[in-house]
Amino acid sequence: MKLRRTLLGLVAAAAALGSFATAATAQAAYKAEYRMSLVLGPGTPWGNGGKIWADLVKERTQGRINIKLYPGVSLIQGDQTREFSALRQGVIDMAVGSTINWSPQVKQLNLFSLPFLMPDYAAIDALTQGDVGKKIFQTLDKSGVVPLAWGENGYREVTNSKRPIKSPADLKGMKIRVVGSPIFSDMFSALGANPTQMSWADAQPALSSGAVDGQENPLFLFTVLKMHTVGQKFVTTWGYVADPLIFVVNKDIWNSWTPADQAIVRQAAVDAGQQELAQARKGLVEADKPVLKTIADMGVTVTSLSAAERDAFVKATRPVYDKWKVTVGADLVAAAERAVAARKK
Ligand code: X2X
Repeated sequence: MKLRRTLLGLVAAAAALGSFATAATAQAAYKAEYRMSLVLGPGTPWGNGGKIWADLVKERTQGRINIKLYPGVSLIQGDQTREFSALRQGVIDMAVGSTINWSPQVKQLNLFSLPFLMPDYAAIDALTQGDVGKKIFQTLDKSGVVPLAWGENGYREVTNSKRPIKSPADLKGMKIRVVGSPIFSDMFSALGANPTQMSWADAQPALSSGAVDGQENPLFLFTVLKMHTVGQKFVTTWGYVADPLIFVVNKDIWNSWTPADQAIVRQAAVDAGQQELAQARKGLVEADKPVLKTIADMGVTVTSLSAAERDAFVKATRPVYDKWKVTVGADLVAAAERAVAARKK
């Protein structure tokens, strides 16, 4: 009898513990703070976009969802090509990330890095806002994150400390910092340069010390960081690649939110993405491209290519395009080429 009573007591205690645990989980379902990863922080369109997203979510959820920004991919010690894995594993709760940094894990994202696929902003929009964008979102969803909205880092223009770049021959032997995504090494090798893969965290001291001659990034970064002060005296606007940004949330975090809060976070991402994109294009979409004048006023030689000059770069990188088309998926690339050809200019 005594044993039976003890057993019953244990069962009751376990049941009580169980319901306590359930209540605790329900309460703990929302974290006090969510961690948003970014490479570039506020002060750049990318970082501002993350802040706008976080602020809108806080306001619209009356503080139920609080987001802290971690620029410089600091949750993963600056190692930006590990960001996607960290998101999937829950080391990062949410992110505004570049397609380039996630492409080592999601090979379809290399689409946007195919050289000269997107000749203008209308071409980028035709991809991100059309069926190709939907397919990419489906792929991301299957890869374990919830994609919500598009933004933009921007057209990546090449800068250096040596000479104006007008033809692939001008790049010969030049030491260029490239992101840690292999297609970039392939492109710069095809152009005769000497590419060195490094994270953005390592790129800045490498530029300052002259360990590398040049780099490629959107032009707002040139002005924000005053790259002319670290010897970057030559800029060529070749528009070879542009990297979109994608606003995403880790799946478990997403599933822990009520449908109403999910809708708020999604809409806030769309709104923030639109504002971010406008910031990223500001000064570059106007006919006189004021950003170029700002950079020239810094004492920098800005080289714009004629159609024929640009074509030499297209030709030199074509084997890389063809090689990577297979990795991205021939069907996806064909769909993208059709969307670009059919775009409204
Ligand atoms: O590392 C870069 O060049 C940057 C900041 O543009 C990206 O994160 C892709």
